[in-house]
Amino acid sequence: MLGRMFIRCMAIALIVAQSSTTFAAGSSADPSTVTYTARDYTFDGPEKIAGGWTTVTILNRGKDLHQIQFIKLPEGKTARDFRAEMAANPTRLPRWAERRSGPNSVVPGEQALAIVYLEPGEYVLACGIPDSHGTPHVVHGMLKPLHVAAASPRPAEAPPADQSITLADFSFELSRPMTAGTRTIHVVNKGSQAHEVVLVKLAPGASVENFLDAFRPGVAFSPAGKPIGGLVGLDPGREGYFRAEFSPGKYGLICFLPGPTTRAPHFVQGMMLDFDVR
Ligand SMILES: [Cu+2]
Repeated sequence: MLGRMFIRCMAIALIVAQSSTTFAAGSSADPSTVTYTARDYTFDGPEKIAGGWTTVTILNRGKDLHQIQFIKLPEGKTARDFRAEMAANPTRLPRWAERRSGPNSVVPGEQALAIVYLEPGEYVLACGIPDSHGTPHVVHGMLKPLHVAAASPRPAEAPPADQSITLADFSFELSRPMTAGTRTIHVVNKGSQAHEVVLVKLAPGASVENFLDAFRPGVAFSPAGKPIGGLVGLDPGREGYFRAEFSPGKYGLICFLPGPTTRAPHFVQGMMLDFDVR
């Protein structure tokens, strides 16, 4: 039962082929911009970057859904410790793991972009999406150690945002109606638990509930919609940004993160939102 809940909480199903998002991934010469390529089951990309506001793109070149969760390791913990704890108990992050967001789930062939604040220190990149057996990709090796150095002398500033989303226990609040176009969205976690934003483009006539009903771990197609990014788990009191392209139609926001004791995904407690883009 707990395993099944966890599967629902980390997984997402997918979708209906559509054109790729077209926002610019940024110049590779800019130290505050970084791209990781996700495959089944690896991340290719830099192992050392500068701290501060960082624009992170995930290119999904695998056959399954993938995401990047930046996890800050506290003093005294290593990527090896993280790997060992995940292997011993794949159904939850180590208690000491600090969620620092990242670009959320995107379907094969597409990309997602987040702007995250990274303090200097040791991190791991991890993918929490489960395979068809419910085992998160991180346990299959989708885990990359990352060293974040001091910020460059001219660090990037937080980007201007078009819109904001406030995360609470257990809700999403949009600051204003969403309009079509490429949008940069500021996300603030005012809850007492970590939360995430899974952004879903819904099929015509479908709702978030339809999407969740149709969703199966490890299956990359759902008739009711597809994940197009958003922001991965963010600890309480923290903020981040993501960028996505919106066209007129129906969209949804979902939080799959589990409650610390119940292990039930937050959407069960109402943390999901249907909205229209005009
Ligand atoms: Cu949540």
